[in-house]
Amino acid sequence: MGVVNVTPDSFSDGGRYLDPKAAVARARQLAQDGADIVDIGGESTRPGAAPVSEEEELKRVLPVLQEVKHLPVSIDTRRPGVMQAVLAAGASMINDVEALAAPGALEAVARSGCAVCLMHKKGEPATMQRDPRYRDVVGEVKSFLKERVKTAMSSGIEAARIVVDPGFGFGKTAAHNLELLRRLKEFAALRVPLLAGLSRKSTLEKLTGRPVEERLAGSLAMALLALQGGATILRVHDVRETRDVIAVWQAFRGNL
Ligand code: HH2
Repeated sequence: MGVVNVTPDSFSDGGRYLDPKAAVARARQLAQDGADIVDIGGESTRPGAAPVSEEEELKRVLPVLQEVKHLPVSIDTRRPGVMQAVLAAGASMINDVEALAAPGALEAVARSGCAVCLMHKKGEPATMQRDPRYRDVVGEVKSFLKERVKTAMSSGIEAARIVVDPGFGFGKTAAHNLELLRRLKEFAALRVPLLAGLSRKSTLEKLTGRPVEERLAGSLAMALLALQGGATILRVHDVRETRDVIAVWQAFRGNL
């Protein structure tokens, strides 16, 4: 899954793809580089980000979606109004960092035939990194996702349409993220595909000391660890390079 942020303030590519033409070109490039899904977002959810209005979010994502809807497009949103509009405009997947918690979100997804990513986060983007605490991060994230899968299914969203994501960096310290990564295999118990988003995230700054534009090597190491832990969808900014990691992983596993 390749990332296109149509925002002025995303942590790694903010401002680069705010112009719809640049965002469309980026989406096409990611697909050419080997992305199976292009994830388009109109609101930054990085720690400390300010929320945007529904109108503004739609103004950012719709023109881009119109141009690339022949590709499998996921829209990164937590607003039911945005979900409805983008599904009507041809989006194939909703990627919701709030796991369809907003009133009307479950219904918007259930009514369509789209896929959905249910992600865990603790707290709100504005404050979630202040002092996140867990007694057992893996246990808490897992039982949250288990409950959201159950709720989604009882709202009419079939299991075959659902993927889950532990939400690396969303109300989690570097130690929490590493614990999740070490025990990622335990999420197989949820019996739906696992998505992991570790690309360029600030845990890599903690581990390597590198600024965001120098985190490719760290991101690729994280991608390999996520594959080893059973992730089958990697949400990344550097698709071409991550494809190579996947090729090596698959060969190692004997699929050559
Ligand atoms: N991470 C980000 C945004 N959306 N969605 C899922 N499912 N999983 C993630 O880990 C995830 C996500 C944050 O990264 P990015 O989109 O690059 O930045 P920003 O939120 O600042 O736009």
